[in-house]
Amino acid sequence: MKIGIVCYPTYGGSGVVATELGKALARKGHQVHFITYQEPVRLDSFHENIFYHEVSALDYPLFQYQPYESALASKIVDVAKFEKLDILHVHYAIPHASSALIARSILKEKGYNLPFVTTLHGTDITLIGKDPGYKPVVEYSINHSDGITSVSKSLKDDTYQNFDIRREIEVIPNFIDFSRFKKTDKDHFKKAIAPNGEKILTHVSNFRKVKRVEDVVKMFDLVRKKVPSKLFLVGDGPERMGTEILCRNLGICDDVRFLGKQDAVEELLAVSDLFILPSETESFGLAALEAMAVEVPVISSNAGGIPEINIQGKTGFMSNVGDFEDMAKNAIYILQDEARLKEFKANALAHAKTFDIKNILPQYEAYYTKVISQQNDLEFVI
Ligand code: GMT
Repeated sequence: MKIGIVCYPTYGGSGVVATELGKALARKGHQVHFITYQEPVRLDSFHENIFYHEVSALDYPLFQYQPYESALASKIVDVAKFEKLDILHVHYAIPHASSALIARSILKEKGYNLPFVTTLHGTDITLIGKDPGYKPVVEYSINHSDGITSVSKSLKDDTYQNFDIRREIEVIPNFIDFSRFKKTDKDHFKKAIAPNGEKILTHVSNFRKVKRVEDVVKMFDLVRKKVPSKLFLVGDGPERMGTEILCRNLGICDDVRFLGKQDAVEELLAVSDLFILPSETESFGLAALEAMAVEVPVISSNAGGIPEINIQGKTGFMSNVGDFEDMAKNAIYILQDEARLKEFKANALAHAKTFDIKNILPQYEAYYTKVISQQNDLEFVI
């Protein structure tokens, strides 16, 4: 198949999923065309089946905001016609689904059919998408997509709850590439960072408000009083300054490392004992799944789709959003007993294996085939 992929090229989870999916499709022999405003960060090596098309939204003194949605639609039209795409897959509804919709209409007028699949990732539904400033367009463009997928059952339910959706949504979860995310021996690094055998707790995110990074610090402050430990804070974003101030106020800076954005997250996970994800909303929690693949149990909130990956009392524990004291209690319970920690690590890996990309990729391929073959019927409905 010739597949176009539209996504955010930055560090966000939706861009990571889109890029890793594109790379895996290319390895399987499909031709993949990324259409984005910047080379996706995870598109880090050459492959003969991967092509990159840059969207440039022209600036003009009249514009307060560049009309990116129009520039993207125009680029999709151009790439689809020239490269003869069979299908377009857009990740994150805003504004990608509406750009795809305009492009499909333009192409249709020119006698070219381009079905498109919209994958809903999370905040495009639970936060931004349902805001009245975007909702009518998001709802319309989801309803007029040729195929719709969501990354968890919880997100599917949220979509039906928040929008008037008259179409079937297919759940295809996030996945793991085990050739990258696996436990490796980084003992020398662990000894340097935790010379007295301290446990290492890790949080990875974009430090947005929904991630509740301050809860990570508050729970860690309670854990370190019972179990000697260190905290890795990986990533960057708007909440970072406030988090640093909290660490200073608590007097725990010596035990907390702000590591910023890191490409080789798997190496940090390889020395970690627990992964912390106290999010307010989380449609899936790819960062937690990546940790589990590297044998790291998860202490998390029970928001959104997290219960679909973190199994209570097996791969980790979940608490209500904001209950950092319960999260600390659960972390101490796991960390204080070596045999128990080992068991949780094994369980985390075993459950992560069910999300192996080898199991998930065929689901996307089958879905594309179904959408392409149903295209004529759907056009009739629309
Ligand atoms: O919140 C992020 O980390 C970024 C966000 C995105 O859309 O870029 O991630 C969402 O998509 C990921 C991949 O499908 C999911 O694993 C995350 O749970 C989801 N984030 C939220 O729902 C807050």
